[in-house]
Amino acid sequence: MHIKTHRIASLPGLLVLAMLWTGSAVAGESARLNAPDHPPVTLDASSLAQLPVTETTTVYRSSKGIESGLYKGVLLWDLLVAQGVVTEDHKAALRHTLLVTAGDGHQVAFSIGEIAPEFGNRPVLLAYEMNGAPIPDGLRMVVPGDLRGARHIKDIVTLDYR
Ligand SMILES: Nc1nc2c(c(=O)[nH]1)N[C@H]1C(S)=C(S)[C@@H](COP(=O)(O)O)O[C@H]1N2
Ligand SMILES: [Mo]
Repeated sequence: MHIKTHRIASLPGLLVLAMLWTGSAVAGESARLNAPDHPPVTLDASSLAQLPVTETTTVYRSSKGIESGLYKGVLLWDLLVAQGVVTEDHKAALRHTLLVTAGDGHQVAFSIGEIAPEFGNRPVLLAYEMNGAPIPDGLRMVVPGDLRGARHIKDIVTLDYR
């Protein structure tokens, strides 16, 4: 009898723990887009899924060997256009960069000219899925064509347009 009562009482407790766990996991997968004269935007798998989905494969060399993957996400260019951060004024856009920062302090700067379709046209992807599953350590940049992995920055925390 005592054991039964204990088990019934602990069930809601377990549910609360499960919800807290899920909540913290989702929070860890979000990043912040900051741009001058724009309110900060929270990016995560569900908000990015509102934008056109792009899939790409990438192969690069790392210290562990050759890495490859199939990624799903949003083109950096599409995101910046959707947020109104880049506009039709090409010459104004070309003076800007996007500094991407990860949770461990790794940072990568991309230039807007590099990703603009009518200039460098590099299909840099902000990815939320890898090989058909959510990326466990958060959003990741995918840079098809890069020979090495360093710009495939993982666990993205902020993207600063400046
Ligand atoms: N946040 C973060 N992302 C990172 C790095 C890092 O140190 N921190 N290293 C980069 C480098 S140098 C490489 S080669 C790849 C390695 O990716 P892998 O662990 O999938 O092989 O991650 C890249 N992304
Ligand atoms: Mo690397």
